[in-house]
Amino acid sequence: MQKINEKKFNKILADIKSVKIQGARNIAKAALYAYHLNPGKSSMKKLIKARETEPMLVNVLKKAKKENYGKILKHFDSAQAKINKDVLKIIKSGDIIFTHCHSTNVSNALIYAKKKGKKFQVYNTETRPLYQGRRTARELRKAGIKVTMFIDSALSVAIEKENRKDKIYSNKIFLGADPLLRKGIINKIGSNLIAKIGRMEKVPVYIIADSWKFSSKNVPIEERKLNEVWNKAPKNIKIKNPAFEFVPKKYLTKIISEHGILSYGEFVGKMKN
Ligand code: RUB
Repeated sequence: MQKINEKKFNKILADIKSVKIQGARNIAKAALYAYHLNPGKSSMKKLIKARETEPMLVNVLKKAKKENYGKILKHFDSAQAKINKDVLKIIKSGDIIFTHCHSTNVSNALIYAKKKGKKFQVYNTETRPLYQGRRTARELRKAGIKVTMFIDSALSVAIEKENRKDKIYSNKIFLGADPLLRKGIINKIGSNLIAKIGRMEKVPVYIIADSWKFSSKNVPIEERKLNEVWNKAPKNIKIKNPAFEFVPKKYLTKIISEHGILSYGEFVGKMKN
């Protein structure tokens, strides 16, 4: 039995490291399960090290030391259910919602809104180099939501009014989040530019995220393998592959978490209490 659990633990650990399991919520949930299979100090260390820049993973594992597995697990769905209800309130018929990368909190809320009869469509980006946007597109399409995919560098075409001759441009931006920090959030690379354009074009930017992603400490930006960008690149070319970036709160219209629809400042105030 112990051997089977160890094997499962190692598989989850490897899948978190290789980004096969991706997104803050999925990583935290998988790590919680792995820890439940194989609890102890060494497991905790290995799991945290697998994605040190994900506060939800760290927060969940810290809880796992003291609290019951089933109780912690319930939080994921109960928080999502509250988020879904609030996202439903802000989606209007005819909306074109722009999103980036793959966020379970965002996808679930959109799928819920579709099930509740809202008529909207989604614009999304491929999200190079790992193409998590394809996962989003597949999931939403399967739920019957119309999806239009753009290459990453076309994001302003998808958002800016003056770029679209057909007058079809996004009127809301939904982004997920990895760390929720005091002064803003960190999310997939590209999120800062998207939020900046949203602000310039008066397209509201909503962060859709579980509050367990909050961290009162600063979190470094994760840099990923360079061969994701260019495999076997010539030796004298320098490559950068920051996987995430900071988005200051001044670009964020609201954050929708299980604590409701709040301004970012109000949300941080709640987290401090
Ligand atoms: C995923 C990403 C997501 C957040 C939130 O990046 O940036 O927006 O993790 O996701 P990667 P969720 O694919 O590199 O992990 O809502 O699923 O927690």
